[in-house]
Amino acid sequence: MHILGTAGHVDHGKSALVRALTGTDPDRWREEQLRGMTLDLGFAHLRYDDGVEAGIVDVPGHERFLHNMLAGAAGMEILLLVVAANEGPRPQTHEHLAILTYLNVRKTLLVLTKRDLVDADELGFAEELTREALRGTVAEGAAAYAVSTITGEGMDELRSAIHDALVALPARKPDAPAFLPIDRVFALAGHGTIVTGTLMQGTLNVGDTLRLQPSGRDVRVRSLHVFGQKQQTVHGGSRVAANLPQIDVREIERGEVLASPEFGVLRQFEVTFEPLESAVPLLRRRNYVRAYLGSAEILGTLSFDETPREATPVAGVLSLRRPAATYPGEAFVVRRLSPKDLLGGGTVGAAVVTAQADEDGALDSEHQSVLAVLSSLGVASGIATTIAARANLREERTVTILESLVERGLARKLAKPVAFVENAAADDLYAQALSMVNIAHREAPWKMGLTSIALAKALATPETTIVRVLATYVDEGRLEYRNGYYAAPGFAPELTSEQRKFFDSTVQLDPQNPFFPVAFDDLTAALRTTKVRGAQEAFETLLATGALVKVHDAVYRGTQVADVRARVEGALRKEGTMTMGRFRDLIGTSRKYAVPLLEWFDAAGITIRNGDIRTLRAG
Ligand SMILES: Nc1nc2c(ncn2[C@@H]2O[C@H](COP(=O)(O)OP(=O)(O)OP(=O)(O)O)[C@@H](O)[C@H]2O)c(=O)[nH]1
Ligand SMILES: [Mg+2]
Repeated sequence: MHILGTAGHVDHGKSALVRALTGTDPDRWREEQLRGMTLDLGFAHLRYDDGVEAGIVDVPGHERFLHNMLAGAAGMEILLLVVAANEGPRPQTHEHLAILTYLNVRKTLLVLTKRDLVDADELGFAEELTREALRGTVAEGAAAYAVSTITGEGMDELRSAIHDALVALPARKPDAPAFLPIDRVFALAGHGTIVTGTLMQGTLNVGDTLRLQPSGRDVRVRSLHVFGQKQQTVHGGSRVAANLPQIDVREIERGEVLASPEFGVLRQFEVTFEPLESAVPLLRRRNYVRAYLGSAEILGTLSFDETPREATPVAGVLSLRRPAATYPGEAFVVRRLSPKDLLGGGTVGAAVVTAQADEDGALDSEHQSVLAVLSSLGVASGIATTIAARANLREERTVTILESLVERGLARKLAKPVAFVENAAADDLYAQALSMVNIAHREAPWKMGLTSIALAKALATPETTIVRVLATYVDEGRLEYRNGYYAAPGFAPELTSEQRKFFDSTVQLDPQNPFFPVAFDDLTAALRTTKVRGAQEAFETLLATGALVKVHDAVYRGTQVADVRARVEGALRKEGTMTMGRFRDLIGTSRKYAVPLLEWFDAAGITIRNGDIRTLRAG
């Protein structure tokens, strides 16, 4: 049997097409039916009168559910690339195509849906645009079928083209060891746990003993079903439901693999990686990534000897946070941690065997129990004493283990007071924080970023947790923290031209009195009445960056304050001391402004006050 998969932008008619082909609605969740949108993978069985059959995997088009699309993408051999004729290719058309180019698609049929909504010219135009999008992808030169699931137009031609494509595909390696990435787990009353997935290769028999990976547990297959039909034996390319009664449904999840015992698990392996053209500028020597292998999403790092500069295959090393069942030749895809841009994909090579990898692979039971305690704490860190008590270990030993977990990248050490947090949980928090920060940068580029209070609220996490955990990422240069705002590395706020005009005119310099400020109250009154978008936030940015300086109830430009400071320092160096009277003469300002200004210099650690006399602070 073979697997057909859909791909394409949200709402382009993928699920409607699957329903029209098979009679099965792949949107199996009530929420999906109510929203008219696919959220997770859907499955259907395609049958022809002559016995030819296929499994169909229907994916969600919405970018928010791309991780679900990825969980189903590896199994696809024939791709139905769905493009709505009334819209043409859209962002996820391109993204899905890019992903599938790295995986196992052998043949693509281009399906232009919603034929009933366009005339011949519009159809021709949509096809032309789509052909353009297919260039350089796995789908280049694919035959196109214009269909309507409403009128049925074009469906017979498509159905017969799929038939021919299925017949032409060679069987999947039946003699290879069985490998089934699990994409669904559920309990069936009276039977226990059922796992489903696409059998990527090999053969499964009732009664076989297989291994669940990465957990390493051996399980016996009690029964096998393919689309509701009981089977004794199933071959590669089938959608399989396997009954594993010995395992509790809570012990397995999507991403695990049911495989022959030949397959080991790896945490670090060589890869051949091909960057996506648009991702080349995003790549560094060491990249934090989400790796997609089979139906699993695993965080890790992808490293190269040198930063890749072009979109050609390059050797690299993929190191995963947790072990994965994989084998040389398996295709994978990686996305950036945050934002989750697709970076590229490739194939798995040999395991990297280093002392470190060996150690990582074999955490002893003490390490495992300490890690389990950390993991149970989530993003709330724990101090060594508490962790020791929970892990039932001596504190001294616990500290040693915690330090070694930190060294292996499995835990993070927080400062003041020293505490530990599971790295995976911390990374999740960081990824979420960074993506919120990036959204803020995009939506309001004049803002410095987000405060810890804003992040705490948005992520429903205590502010102290946010501050302590994110501090470690700030130390690593993966996040910036300035004046109370978190920002993406390298981000610099930029005012809109309207905002700049507003501040240029409200904080005006008086050529007669170059050191006079504007009144804070006047400025806030102007801010309250202005229609300039984001003016208040831009004001906060100007204060935070020092472009404007608030001194008591006055506001100066940063350049004014710098000039005053230069004069004060110059005079003090020459004269040694300074009175208030001398200061006023020096900068030609009134007493009203002079007193707070000098006090501000005292507070800023530039001058020292002794009675009515100022001197320069040493150093
Ligand atoms: N007129 C017309 N409407 C169609 C056709 N095919 C699908 N639609 C409509 O387009 C909308 C989206 O269809 P779906 O099949 O849910 O789209 P999808 O690609 O599965 O969407 P996601 O799974 O959320 O990405 C629905 O309202 C369908 O009724 C068609 O051939 N003609
Ligand atoms: Mg759908």
